[in-house]
Amino acid sequence: MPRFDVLTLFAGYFEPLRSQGICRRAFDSGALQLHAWNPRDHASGAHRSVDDRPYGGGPGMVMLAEPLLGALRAAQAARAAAGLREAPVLLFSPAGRVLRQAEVQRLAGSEGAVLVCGRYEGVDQRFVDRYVDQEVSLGDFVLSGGEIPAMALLDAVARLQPGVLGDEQSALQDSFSDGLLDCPHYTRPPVFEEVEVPPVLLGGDHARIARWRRDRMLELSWRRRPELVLELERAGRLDRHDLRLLQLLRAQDAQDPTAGA
Ligand code: 9WO
Repeated sequence: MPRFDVLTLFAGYFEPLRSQGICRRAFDSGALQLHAWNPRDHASGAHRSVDDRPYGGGPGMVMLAEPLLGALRAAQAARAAAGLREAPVLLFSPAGRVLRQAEVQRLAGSEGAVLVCGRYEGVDQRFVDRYVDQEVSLGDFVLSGGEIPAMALLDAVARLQPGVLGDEQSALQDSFSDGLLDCPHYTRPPVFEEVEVPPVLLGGDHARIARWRRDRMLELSWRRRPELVLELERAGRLDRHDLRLLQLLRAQDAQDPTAGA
């Protein structure tokens, strides 16, 4: 259902997404649509420039607002012609809010978005101020362009489309679908370099296995990303059993603050 329109100087980046793996399945089935728009096709002048030197001086080049706006208008017009409402415009930048699974889930169930992929030193701020609804970051690092973050977002949305993962449960069971880090996974052999698989997983008691997995998710999240656990606790999304384990983990921390971390 979602349709994404990508504004990019490098549409070729997105071809592997169409031709391989889970994303390919989403595109082939029509669960996801992707259209690329090149600002160069909306550039004026003999040279069809899409960038220019920064006012005030300094290194590198800045993406021109006008070709981006041309591409954006073309994308929104094509979406309107397809019967879609005006889409939110996202720009990938380390200055944005870090993308979270809840936002991915929202996008997966939406009509999609326009994804702006910046290049060079950045995008003319007037385009950002006027036309970008949300800046999205994948973390505190710098890339050469927004294409790879856009691909990451598309992958995250693709795997949530119904029928795409094959096993409908996987998307529901994975890390973050319930706001926690994932539990550890094991497969054959039962002993690897003298290390055994946790016996509970070989016992066949599915209720006990589910509880063990939930406990490990909570424990790992508490050690590595306590803010995730606190968020669930505040939202009242921890059950009685969760809260009892959390109490235990806090008591452990009080005894030995370095334990487990
Ligand atoms: C780069 C940047 C650095 C610090 C503060 C704000 C910033 N904005 C941008 C920006 O818009 N950069 C454009 C996209 C042009 C240069 C390459 N771009 C980019 C995006 N580099 N790194 C990202 C990115 C996006 C999402 N998550 C991590 C990095």
